[in-house]
Amino acid sequence: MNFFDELNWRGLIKDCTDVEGLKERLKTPVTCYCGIDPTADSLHIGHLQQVLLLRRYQQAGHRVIALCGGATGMIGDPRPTTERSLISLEDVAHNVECIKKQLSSILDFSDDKALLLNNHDWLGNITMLHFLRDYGKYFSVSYMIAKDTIASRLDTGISFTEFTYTILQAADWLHLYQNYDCELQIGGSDQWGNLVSGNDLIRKVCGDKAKVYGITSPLITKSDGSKFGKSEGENIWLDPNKTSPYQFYQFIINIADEDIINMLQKLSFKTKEEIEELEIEVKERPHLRKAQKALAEELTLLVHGQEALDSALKITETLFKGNIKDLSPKEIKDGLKDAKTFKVEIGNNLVDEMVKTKIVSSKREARQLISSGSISLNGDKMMDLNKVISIEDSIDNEFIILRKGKKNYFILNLK
Ligand code: 485
Repeated sequence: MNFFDELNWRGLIKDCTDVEGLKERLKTPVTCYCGIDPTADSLHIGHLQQVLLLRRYQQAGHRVIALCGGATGMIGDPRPTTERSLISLEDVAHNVECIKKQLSSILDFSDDKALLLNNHDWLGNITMLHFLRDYGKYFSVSYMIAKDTIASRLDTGISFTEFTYTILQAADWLHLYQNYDCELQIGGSDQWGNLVSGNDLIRKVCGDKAKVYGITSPLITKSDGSKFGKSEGENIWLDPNKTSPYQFYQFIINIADEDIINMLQKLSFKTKEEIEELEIEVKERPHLRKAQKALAEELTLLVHGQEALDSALKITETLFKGNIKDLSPKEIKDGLKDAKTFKVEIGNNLVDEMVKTKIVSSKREARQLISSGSISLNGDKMMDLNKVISIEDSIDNEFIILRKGKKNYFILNLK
């Protein structure tokens, strides 16, 4: 299977400016770029598909450019619905640095196999008059308002600022084409209009002989139609301080059976054969979650490294078995981030506190659970019906982990 066919099999191709031409062009090394705007101080899992796609190009022998939009991030790519708020210049600069760091750990920058560029380095120097003369002149207003992203905003409103965005992205590609021989731009399907703008600008400025290719991939969606990449409304970030490696791992482990093969095709570097084997596993032994585990391990390792993966695996297994004593206080907090947390008083009776916090519905239930050994504190079975909460029960003088049954964890805060 050649590289293009592999991308197709993986479901990574949506639209392309010239399918046959690109298939041919990919037979020899090409320079390919993808841009990301620094709208936050971290990439999220939605960006990962394109960054991994750059990695695929790289592994297939092509040179890749990861572009950080230090300039375009000051303007904002129009969203289909509403105008964006401007980000302060300090935040843009800070976000660029954070994103650059993340990119440099996912792509291989040795021997110039990848370049990391910031479009502020060239767009930042263009004066307004030159912008209007050198770029604006190539874009007719009717051409621009026919673009999906702009058309969808004509009724609700779009500022001149966001209206010009597509010209900036086109100017980027022209710059990269002229200075880095960059013939290919990739992006998610929402980038199609911008890719076409660049393709058209390069043709107009450099003549019909200039040949570049734009290709988009479908945004990942779940089989139930909901957005992929969010957990309870929260983004899944690549920054371990925003989404811990354990949460990242859990997010992938919890992908539904209906979705996991599609995700493996798009996000994993496993071969077609390996993925097909996992597909059989999902069909025949879904309870083992082999496919989910395979993707969770691969991506956690790639994004967070071996140590973080080990810790995520350890937390997962330990919470499953219930030996929370084997975890550090940090790992416990991390693993139980979503557990219900209550404040309890030292000196109070545990049964009373369990009723008050609604961990159980009655004193009778609490006593029954305790007598049958179904309650544990910090991993130790607790069978004292008259247990009084004391500071000695706590971890770090801060909290007690109460487990009810096999899987229900609660955090009892003493402070
Ligand atoms: O020259 C360029 C300058 C900026 C950009 C691209 C080329 C960024 C682009 N306009 C954009 O907004 N990208 C999104 C972002 O930065 O968050 C997302 C896309 C998504 C995928 C991802 O970036 O919405 O489809 O391309 C990498």
